[in-house]
Amino acid sequence: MISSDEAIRLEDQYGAHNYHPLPVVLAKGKGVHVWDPEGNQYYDFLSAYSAVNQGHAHPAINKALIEQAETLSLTSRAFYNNVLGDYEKYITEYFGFDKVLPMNTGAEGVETAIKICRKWAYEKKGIPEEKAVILVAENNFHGRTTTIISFSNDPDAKKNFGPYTPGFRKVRYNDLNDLQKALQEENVAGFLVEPIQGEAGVVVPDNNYISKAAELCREAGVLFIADEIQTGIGRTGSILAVCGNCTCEIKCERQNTYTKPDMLILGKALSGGVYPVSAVLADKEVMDVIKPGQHGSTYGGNPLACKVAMAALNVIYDENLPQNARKLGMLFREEMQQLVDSHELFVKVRGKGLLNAVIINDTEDSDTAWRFCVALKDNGLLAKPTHGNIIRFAPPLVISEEQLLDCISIIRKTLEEFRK
Ligand code: IF1
Repeated sequence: MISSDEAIRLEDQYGAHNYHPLPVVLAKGKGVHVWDPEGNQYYDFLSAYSAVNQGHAHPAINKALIEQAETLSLTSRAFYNNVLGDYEKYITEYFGFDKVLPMNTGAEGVETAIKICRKWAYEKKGIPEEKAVILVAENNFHGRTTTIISFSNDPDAKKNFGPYTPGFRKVRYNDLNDLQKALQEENVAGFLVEPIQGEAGVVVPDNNYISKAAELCREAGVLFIADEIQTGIGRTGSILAVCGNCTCEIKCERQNTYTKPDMLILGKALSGGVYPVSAVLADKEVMDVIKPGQHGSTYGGNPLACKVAMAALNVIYDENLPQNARKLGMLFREEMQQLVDSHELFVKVRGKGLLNAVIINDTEDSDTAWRFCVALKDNGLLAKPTHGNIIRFAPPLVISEEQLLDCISIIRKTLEEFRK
């Protein structure tokens, strides 16, 4: 096995420099732990940006992967296969929609939802062709394709990738008046929004924002599109962040705090970090605008992805992971609040379930959060800043209370040792 130094040298020499990773090399993962080539163990507090909710190397997911890989991995959609229909039934019943369009990456899921929204606008709502407008939130993050970065306001994600795709309009996040005003404009087809803004720094909106936003969209005949690629699959303490504060029974009859989106976009933990799987779910009157030959993907809906996704969703249900995320998320925020109260370096903690962030007492362009994450790494915990002064803490949802308390003591110890 190559050493950490060798791995870093190789990536630096032969790889595009499209990331600036924390100086740690991962060689093995199991549950909430990862190890570097030298055998040092770390707690993973990023979970591959919430793709590994079920923990690294989950036996049930790997079993599904290996068995299907030895049977039939890819057929393309030129032919039927004996797994896709079973998966489509499973996932649509799991989340309560009529239909699913299977894709691979999160960005592909978002692009698919944008295409369906526009087609629905022209063919069902009667908006003049090429005139559809989709509302998006300021400081959104929905992926890295050219259309998606066209409506980003992050200069790093956007600059010098033009010309940009038209047909998008920003509204202030968590501002119902701003949304209401925009909904009165002409040709509005949809509102694409993260129920909690991840990359923006785990920005949790007011309790009623999502439900009221969906209501305003319904009144205006505009599709409400929830991007739950990062917040979904148990991460925020219920199976979906749009479930609000309902006590999660997952395949429930959707209690009164649930806001059903017109389109739900899933990715990341849909496959437990084992294989790229994304999905767009909608009811018939929306999904049926897509006719044969109008959208597709070589790998979308392949048998391997379907088996992995069913196993990954089973684990969320069988191991009560949303409930664990809710319980341990509250414990984490309480403990972090004590550190906020006692150390000037920690300004604020915010989040929901096990999607949390701590605001560091320095400017956005400072390297303090980065240096704190390097110090955490030296103490055995891996986390990474989102924007300059915000550290995201998102362990796998399988973490135990004992492990969480151990991580909290690592954060406390690092804080006590840290010199700004
Ligand atoms: C990176 C973070 C960023 C997402 C939401 C769609 C996608 C993502 C809400 C696209 C992806 C990843 C991408 C990765 C870092 C990470 C991320 F917020 F999760 F931390 F960038 F903002 N919608 N998020 O969060 O899904 O195509 O990546 O499968 O690009 O650096 P994808």
